[in-house]
Amino acid sequence: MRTTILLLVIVQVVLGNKTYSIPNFEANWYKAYEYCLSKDQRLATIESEAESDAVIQFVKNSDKYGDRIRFWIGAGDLAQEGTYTWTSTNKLLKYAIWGKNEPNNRYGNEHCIELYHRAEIWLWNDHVCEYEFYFICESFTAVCDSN
Ligand SMILES: [Ca+2]
Ligand SMILES: [Ca+2]
Repeated sequence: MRTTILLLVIVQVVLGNKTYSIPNFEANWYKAYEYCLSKDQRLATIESEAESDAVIQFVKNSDKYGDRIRFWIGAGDLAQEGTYTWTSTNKLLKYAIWGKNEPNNRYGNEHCIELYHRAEIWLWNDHVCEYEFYFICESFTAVCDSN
């Protein structure tokens, strides 16, 4: 019995048990990044299909949900063109759901990643970091990583 409880706790930590929030204003990627940190959170990291599903479900239940919506998430290739990392953790992207022909670094000026929704399809795109979009913060109290 005690073992079972312990296992349940571990599973919950490994899955992250994240909580998400969408602040009620639009910001460029840098300001979004800073704002999440200022709330002891971070710009959302999505490292698995399960996390992607959780984020999408959260957005669907939020007042920002609709067709043709987009949100900054915490990834980009700001440090080195073409090398995409989760900025908060400096980990390379392993899981990704890029849109068709993305990331394309259009005009050589797209270095920040958005999650966008169009006609029930949710995908990622690299976009211009200075553009102001809504963004998704996540709590990150649990640090448990096998890597
Ligand atoms: Ca780029
Ligand atoms: Ca793009």
